[in-house]
Amino acid sequence: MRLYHSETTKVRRAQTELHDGALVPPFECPERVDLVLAGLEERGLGEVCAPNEHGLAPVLAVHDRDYVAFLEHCWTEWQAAGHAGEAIPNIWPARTLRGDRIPDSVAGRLGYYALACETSICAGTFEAAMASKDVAVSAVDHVLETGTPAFGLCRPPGHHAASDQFGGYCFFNNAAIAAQRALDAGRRRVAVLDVDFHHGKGTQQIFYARDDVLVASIHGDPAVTFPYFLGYADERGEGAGEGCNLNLPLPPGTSMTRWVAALDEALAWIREGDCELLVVSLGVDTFAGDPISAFRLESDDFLEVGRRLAGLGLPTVFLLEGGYAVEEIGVNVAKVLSGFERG
Ligand code: SP5
Ligand code: ZN
Repeated sequence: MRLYHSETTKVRRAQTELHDGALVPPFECPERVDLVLAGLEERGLGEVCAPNEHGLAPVLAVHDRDYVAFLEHCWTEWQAAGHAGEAIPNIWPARTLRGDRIPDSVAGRLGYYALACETSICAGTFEAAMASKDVAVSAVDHVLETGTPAFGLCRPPGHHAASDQFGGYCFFNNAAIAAQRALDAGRRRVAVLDVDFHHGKGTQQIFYARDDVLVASIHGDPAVTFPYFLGYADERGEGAGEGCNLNLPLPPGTSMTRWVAALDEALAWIREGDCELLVVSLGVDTFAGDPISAFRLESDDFLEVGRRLAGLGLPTVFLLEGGYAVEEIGVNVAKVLSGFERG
């Protein structure tokens, strides 16, 4: 399988994440990239290629222009305003406040464009997000050109990023960018299947009113799990997108037997949808040892995940989402990909 990776994805090295009431070193750290590379190498999964540079056009195909400009300049503006630490929002246009005013000061805009506050902005954030997007675009381009599968080692991840919001460790929605890229290359309909532990809220929002991208997500029940405010089973799409969104929330503690039944349901639903490409938002934070998640998949279960995905028979691009702080992240990603290759 063709693999894409860029060293530039590691230039974001945030120091702080608000977690359990304390500022801790972020779970979404650059070391994840090396762990995944090691896992891929160990299994001899294929050639690792550097991505091409694709500029801002694929980002602007799914994200708001002012949001992108905000991300580009936030860190410089934050420092110029005299703030000492990393850029972390502390107020949002929440219910009872106005959502139609974009403040002038960077602290206000930070709140306007944030959906959560665990994700600080620091030096290198924009550059890493750009590199992550280049990895995703190069991977999907490979699949579009050859019909053979590819994996993009995207970091930072993307699936929480909405058209104009960052958070949940995500800035640009790599999966949405890849799906849109396929449509722009002439594909009629594309499926995004999100198997990260967390609901792919940004991907859902971006395509919610459209029927050219089907979005399915299997995730921790938002009633008790981040992101809490989206990802419920009754969200089925709206307008032209009615029926084009599928959420399969599962309780904390879910292990493979129940999880894979949800996977089969999602795959059957995608099969009905007559799609020409599959984008897999590949989070491996469903692993029992993940430090911030609550499902109980074991390492060998990831082989079976790959096999079942292969059963769809679609040209497929895998893009990395979550999976944290444990060495198994590399092994688990590699197992999904080798399970897929063996079919
Ligand atoms: C891409 C991705 O996986 N993003 C995840 C973002 C999660 N952000 C906040 C998680 C809060 C977790 N709190 C769990 C406490 C467990 N002791
Ligand atoms: Zn996740």
